[in-house]
Amino acid sequence: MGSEFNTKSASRSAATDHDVVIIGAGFTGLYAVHRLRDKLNMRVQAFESGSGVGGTWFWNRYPGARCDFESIHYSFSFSKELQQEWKWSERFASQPEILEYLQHVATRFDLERSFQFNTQVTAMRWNDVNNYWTVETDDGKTCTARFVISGVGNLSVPKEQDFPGAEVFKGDIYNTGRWPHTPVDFTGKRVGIIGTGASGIQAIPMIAKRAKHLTVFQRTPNFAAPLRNVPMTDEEMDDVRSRYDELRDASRNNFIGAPYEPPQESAMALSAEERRAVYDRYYDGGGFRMLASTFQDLLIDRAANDTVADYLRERIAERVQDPAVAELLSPRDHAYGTKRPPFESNYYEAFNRDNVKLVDVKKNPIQCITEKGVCTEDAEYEFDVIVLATGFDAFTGPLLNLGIEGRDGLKLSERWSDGPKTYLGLAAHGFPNLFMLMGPQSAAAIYNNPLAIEDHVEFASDLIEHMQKNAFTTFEVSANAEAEWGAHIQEVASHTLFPTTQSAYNGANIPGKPRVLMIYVGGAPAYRKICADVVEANYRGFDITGKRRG
Ligand code: N01
Repeated sequence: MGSEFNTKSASRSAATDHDVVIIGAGFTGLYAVHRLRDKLNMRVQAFESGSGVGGTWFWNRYPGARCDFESIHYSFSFSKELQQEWKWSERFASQPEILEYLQHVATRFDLERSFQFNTQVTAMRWNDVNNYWTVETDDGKTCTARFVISGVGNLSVPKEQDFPGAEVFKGDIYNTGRWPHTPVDFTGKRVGIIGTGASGIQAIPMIAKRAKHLTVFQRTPNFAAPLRNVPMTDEEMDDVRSRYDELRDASRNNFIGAPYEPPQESAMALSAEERRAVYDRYYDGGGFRMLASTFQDLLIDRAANDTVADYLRERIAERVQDPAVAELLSPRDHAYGTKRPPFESNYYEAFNRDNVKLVDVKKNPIQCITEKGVCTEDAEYEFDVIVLATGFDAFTGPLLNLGIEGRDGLKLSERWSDGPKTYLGLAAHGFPNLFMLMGPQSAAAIYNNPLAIEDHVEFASDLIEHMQKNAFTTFEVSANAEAEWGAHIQEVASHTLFPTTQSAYNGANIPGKPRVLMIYVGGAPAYRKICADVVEANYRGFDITGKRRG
């Protein structure tokens, strides 16, 4: 049985192969298939470039990869049965367990049959006459669909290699974002790792344990606080299961989408001792609490931020034996939290090991990769293995990779040549019937992703259902709504310290990328309210047009 968009009449001019094409088999694509196919009864075709489900958790298999929201919160809430039956073995699950969870979700809801795996979408063109998308894939085929839902995520296109010479290197080079499926054995090897973002910070202690020697090339130090991962007991899991509704409600009402204690108003309102007690408590508490439960003004007031930055630098100095190494690991260039904060397990202690060396490549930039290893301005380092933990072409890269052409042949790459333009980070003017879920300018960057994804998938499916019921064919966000949203996200950010930092949030990690803040920093509850108000106001900002013939 098909949906209302299904063409029963041969005379209908806008017949499409599918009602919806969904791109990606991560959290977003999986839930979108379930929602559109099984709840709205639509004809869905999904594509995934990998050979299986998992998205981020399919590709990022590097040692140490694990989530840094507790798994009981970093998981789907849409099915109570799923919540009740799944047991997490650790507080912060590792990549293999999250992948296993997503495979379980796919099997439980019979999602894989809607996916064509090993298939990359290479181009998408909007048909102005008949109001549908033509989608091309790298198997040389094309198909048509009324709607396209992108679930390609923010961090699925690794940053291109900056270093000439990789092809002559005699050893192996691995990128954390495209890790092999067979285990990489570092035992007895000389390893070099480039990058000390969240991925490098997770991988370094794990590689250090195995490698003969590990050289860490650091350009910019990061403020990392402890993750504090521990096993989950059966009693804890039972307790969580009995309170899941309450926990999910609390998550959705929290700034970053997890049920953490709310922060106090100001770091500056307390004495130094009182403040330190708060920092100690949440440093010991683990994960995002260090940012989310301490003080509201950390992301607003530089003086307040300096107090947490000083605290974190002190903790680094306590944990790293060599004061020169500790200083090199201590950030001094940005306010805490204005780059995505990483969380660590024995990261700083790794630098106390005899087999680990830290190299400052801000002072001596990497010049090239050679047959033997890595050349900086003043030395050549010899390796058997090089690990690139150099990050992603974040937010816009995955969407620009799809070769999207909208109304009147408008290329997304041209439209976004000076930065992304969207409405709510969900859709863009000139690109009708295309949902860019978790896209740039949404709250995705600092909102516990599975819940953020549920919000976005439900927004898209509710709008499509509304169109089905009213026999509309086409939605397009208005130019005004898009411009106002762009101005709003910059206005919200202007009251914070985010604009003071160069990072992947504003494209600064990719040479030549436009420097513009690409994230909404107002927090999950504010973002959810804005989206709910848009729906309440009959999808304000969305021009919904066209009556189906049939
Ligand atoms: O990437 P990054 P990532 N020469 O961009 C360095 C998520 N995530 O993969 O800062 C030398 O943060 C670069 O140096 P600099 C999370 O959202 C989540 O680590 O540009 N160095 C930096 O140190 C995160 O934000 C988890 O000076 C070069 C590093 O490479 C996002 O993924 C785990 C260089 C890149 O850091 C990205 O994190 C992992 C060069 N030419 C990731 N180019 C969880 O726990 C780049 N670098 C859920």
